[in-house]
Amino acid sequence: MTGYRLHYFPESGNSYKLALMLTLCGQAFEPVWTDFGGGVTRTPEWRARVNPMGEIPVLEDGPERLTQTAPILLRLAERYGRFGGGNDEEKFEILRWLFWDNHKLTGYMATYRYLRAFSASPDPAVLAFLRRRLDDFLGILDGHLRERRFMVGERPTIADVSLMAYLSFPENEAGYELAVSHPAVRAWLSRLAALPGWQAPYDLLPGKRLHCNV
Ligand SMILES: N[C@@H](CCC(=O)N[C@@H](CS)C(=O)NCC(=O)O)C(=O)O
Repeated sequence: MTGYRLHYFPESGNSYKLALMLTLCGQAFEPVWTDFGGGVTRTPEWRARVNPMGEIPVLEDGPERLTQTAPILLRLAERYGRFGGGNDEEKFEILRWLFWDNHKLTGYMATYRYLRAFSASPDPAVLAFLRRRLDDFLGILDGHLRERRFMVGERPTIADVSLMAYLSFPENEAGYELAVSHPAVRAWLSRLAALPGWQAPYDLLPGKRLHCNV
């Protein structure tokens, strides 16, 4: 299968999930830089033409235009026979963590990091609320990884790809020093970064960046 086009912006951890999965599966994609900071994804034109949900990333898969990283990761895992579950129990666990990631870790981390690093004057009370939630979620993740090498089973899966994405950006952006605060998470990130073909977010997602305030 060829013809992937990924609509992204460099700071988007959700975009990184798909860019990394394609890369780990040995698949090329055409990067389509999108002016998220300039508000393009809020325009009726973009929503009509690219994604009615108003979100990045969008993956063009030949003639199809796909959104929502979780089902896209599942499709890619199935297509390439990589990073999927080995049995029904593992498949269930992968889904469980994908839902948790979308709702909790990525949901809160994406908002927190964007406000903290890339917004002009974030409300300190909002930042404090999000940070408290993230402390809890990162603690849950760290506890899970203290006894395991990967999120599900003995091998890396799309659950790892999804959960690691926002934690793989430079640490100053979210302001967590994971080696100190969540050492099992930090060790897991290092194991994943050692996978053949792994690349860091800003290497996989090039182009004009948002101004970073931290
Ligand atoms: N659940 C979606 C989340 C996508 C998402 O929230 N993307 C962010 C950028 S990384 C976005 O476009 N946010 C726009 C908004 O929330 O208005 C996915 O997995 O693709």
